[in-house]
Amino acid sequence: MKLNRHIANPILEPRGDDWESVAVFNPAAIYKAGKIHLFYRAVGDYTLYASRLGHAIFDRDLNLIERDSEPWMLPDWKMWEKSVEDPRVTEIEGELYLTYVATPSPSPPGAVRRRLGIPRPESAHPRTALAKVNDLRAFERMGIITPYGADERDVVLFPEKIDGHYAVIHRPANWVGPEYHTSGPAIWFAFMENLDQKMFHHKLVMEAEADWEGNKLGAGPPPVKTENGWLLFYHGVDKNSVYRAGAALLDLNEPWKVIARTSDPILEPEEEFERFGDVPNVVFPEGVVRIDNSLIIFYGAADKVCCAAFVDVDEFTSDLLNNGMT
Ligand code: BMA
Repeated sequence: MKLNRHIANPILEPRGDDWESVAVFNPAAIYKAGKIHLFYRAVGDYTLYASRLGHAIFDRDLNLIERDSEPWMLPDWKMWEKSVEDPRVTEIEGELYLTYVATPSPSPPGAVRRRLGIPRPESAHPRTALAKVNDLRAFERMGIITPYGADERDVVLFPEKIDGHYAVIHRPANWVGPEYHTSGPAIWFAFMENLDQKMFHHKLVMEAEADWEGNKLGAGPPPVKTENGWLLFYHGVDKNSVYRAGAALLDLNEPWKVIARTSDPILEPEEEFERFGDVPNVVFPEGVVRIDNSLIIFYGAADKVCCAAFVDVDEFTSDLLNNGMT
């Protein structure tokens, strides 16, 4: 049970000498009117290491058709967003919503700091915010949706309401300890009454089990509805900070219940562009589109470039049911 890499990888690389000259990675993806839109994290310098979001359009065979010359989203300093990172896009009732990490204190990743001798900065924890996307060209900010005090990246919305409520998967990295019933950062489920409000009724979904996800794990792209359950691709990090991808099937009506999950990674850093970059040994899935029976999964590699991989959805979910762990 592995993802198949696209032959054109990497499908997007840094360019120019400005806002996207250092790295372009971790893309959200949506398929609309025969075209795939990617919204990706773009970095233009190692001094601030503040990300903007860029926008590129591909055809269904992953040929690049268009790439915006200006950033699609800039951080809003007035709102304590110094960097906007790791977007994920979900369509709910015909509208597009994008979650993104709003980082109050961006800094180059540890690997870059060690390489360039940059000291560790003071840091405030990241939160995750939501924006409504209008006609793929513009967006409206809806505010922070993660609980106050929670260290939150890896937040994805379900494309449908569950039990009459909006629903979300999140990963509060500091909700650890006996009071949270988890000994490490875990994947949680929560409801939302309205999309511009905070989450409620948090339920623990998945803790790390295997060594390859032993340090932490977090959702990848928004869950994909299949006959057999919600298919959730996720990343796992081991004690050496290697990022790999796994997948889980969650119950359709009670998505906090795991039906099956992969025991082994379905994608791991092997190619040169996955092993070497600003952060070595990272594959980080964040986008997925379904075209006919195929799922195309978009991932960032080594915090440097964007890549794609694919699977047949029926084969993959039945393999997961038959060979995965529960
Ligand atoms: C996470 C995020 C991602 C990044 C990953 C690997 O914490 O910062 O954007 O791809 O680490 O460095």
